[in-house]
Amino acid sequence: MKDADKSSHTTPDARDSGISRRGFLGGAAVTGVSAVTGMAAMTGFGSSIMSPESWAAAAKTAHQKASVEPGELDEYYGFWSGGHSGEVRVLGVPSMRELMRIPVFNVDSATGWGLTNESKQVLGESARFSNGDAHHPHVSMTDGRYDGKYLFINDKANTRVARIRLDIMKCDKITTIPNVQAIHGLRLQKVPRTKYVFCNAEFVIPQPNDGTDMENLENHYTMFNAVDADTMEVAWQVIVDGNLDNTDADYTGKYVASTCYNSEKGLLLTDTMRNERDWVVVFNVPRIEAAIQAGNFKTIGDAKTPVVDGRHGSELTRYIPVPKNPHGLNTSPDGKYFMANGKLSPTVSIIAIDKLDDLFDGKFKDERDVIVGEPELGLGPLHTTFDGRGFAYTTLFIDSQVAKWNIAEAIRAYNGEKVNYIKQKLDVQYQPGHNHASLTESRDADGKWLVVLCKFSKDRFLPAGPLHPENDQLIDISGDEMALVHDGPTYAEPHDCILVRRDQIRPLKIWSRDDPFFASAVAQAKKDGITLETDNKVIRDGNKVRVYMTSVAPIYGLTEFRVKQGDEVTVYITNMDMVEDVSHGFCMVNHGVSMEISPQQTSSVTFVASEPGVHWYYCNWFCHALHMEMRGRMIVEKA
Ligand code: K7E
Ligand code: CUA
Ligand code: CA
Repeated sequence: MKDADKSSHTTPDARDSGISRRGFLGGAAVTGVSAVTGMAAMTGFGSSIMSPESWAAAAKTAHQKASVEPGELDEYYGFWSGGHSGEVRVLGVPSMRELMRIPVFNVDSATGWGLTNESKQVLGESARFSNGDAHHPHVSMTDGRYDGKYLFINDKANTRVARIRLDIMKCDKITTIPNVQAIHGLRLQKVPRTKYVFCNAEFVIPQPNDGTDMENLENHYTMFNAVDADTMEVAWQVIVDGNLDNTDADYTGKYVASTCYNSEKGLLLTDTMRNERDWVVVFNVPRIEAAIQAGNFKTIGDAKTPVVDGRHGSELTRYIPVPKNPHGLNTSPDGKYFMANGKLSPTVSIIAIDKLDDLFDGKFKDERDVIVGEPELGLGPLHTTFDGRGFAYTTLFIDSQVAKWNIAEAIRAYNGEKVNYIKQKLDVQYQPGHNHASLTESRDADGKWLVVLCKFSKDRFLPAGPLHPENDQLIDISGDEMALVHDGPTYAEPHDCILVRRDQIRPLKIWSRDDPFFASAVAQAKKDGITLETDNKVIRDGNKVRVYMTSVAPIYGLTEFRVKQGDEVTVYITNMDMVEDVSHGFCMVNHGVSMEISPQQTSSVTFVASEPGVHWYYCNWFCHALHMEMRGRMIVEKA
């Protein structure tokens, strides 16, 4: 897959120069050489329409705009999915500086995520998993604008959805979606507010999946899911034909659309490419709610979630045929269109949302009558983002480019007018998946910055072994021409990100003592007659020992405590420092125990004191000149 980047330069009219010549990617081309190696043979057009001189000039001014001097603050928060690292990362944009990591579906030694009782409580029964695969981070909305309250993210690996509180930047709820496998696409209801988290289960499985019937494909299906954003309980599930990939919601609160690449319900790769067309399935949220209200649902197995049938013929859904194996689904910020990205077709299908009422009322003969444009953009369109000025930006995976195009002109071209809707193609390095413009998923899309998440970095950075980082590129889209300003290596694997104005996020600087995050510890202390803020005490309860201590830099409230071999020990630490940024840690040597305790926070961790002897514990977050001296001893008496 080398040389994919060496696409030739300037073509004055991208439409004449090759897209139609190459047309659809045949199934054989993709399976035979793989989408990645295939692209090497398929370069030969593209690149920017700009002259090299104007490109260089644009890049220079863009660079100045992107520069954030030491001590200066960024204009945007960016939330990045950490892919199969399972975490979420917080970046400042445009500096692309990493500000924080939020462990979610992984185990994190620095904060103790997956180790502390507080995090295990959030992880629930899925705490037994220490892996995850996060793709789609999305910030909660009120009236189509980011409200900065929560961020939601999927876990494809273990079929979960997580919620992160953006005031403390910690995950506070994780829900496993029942009856399905592999949550992939995830978007939020935008209007009137984020009441639902919509998410797609990608893989088709037998129903019920209990081993009774694993051969009869008739009984295999997957479901579209709505999670209640307030309670994080699954509100309802909709059975669909085919499978489900990506999804997005509209600006009326009524419709949600998802792409399906496997209308064939194929088990093998070649099967999934048999049909010339797959589809976009549109869900009618009020009709689904009404069906459930009327009791027209079933439940599956032990799960109490209401399940409705949205397969062909249902009044709850409509299936709109689009070219084969579509991928990304994006709503334009003016609320007018759903866009389905072609992947194996060089097109993006533009669906008019204001035609969907008529579609559901049976007023069209052909479901494709709601498609008002289908521009040809290049090879491998995966995701589209918007600048709020009428332009769309589509990643072309195989061409290694971003195509900037005019939506209104693409619609006119579909109606037969001769108009060149493609404005620019910019080479990116290399093979982009998602791209995301600032505030693009809200009414406030401001068309300033575009982040392109490239799957391959190849030669862009110092080599660091066979495993390469990805490359997240920052592009200035505020002018007429896109200009690349920054390469950012990232670790596995930010599929997607979201850019939010900094005033839309309001993080706390120190914890509030009544934060629900550690309410269980507070409740346990109360039962034990302990005042967490002042008491340093050991409570024995059979072979369970609860050790309560405070921490104030640079000392723990207890520099020694005594237990018996075999005791189950829970250490509760309350950080009484009031000073911003003075976090303490607690690490019990040789016990696999470590955690963060930030100012005014209480954290707890449970372990078994299995080895008699003296065991040192120490503070592992640098807090004071005498941080090394912040330590103590657990004395374990022989049983
Ligand atoms: Cu295209 Cu999981 Cu959003 Cu990756 S998905 S690219
Ligand atoms: Cu307390 Cu380091
Ligand atoms: Ca297909």
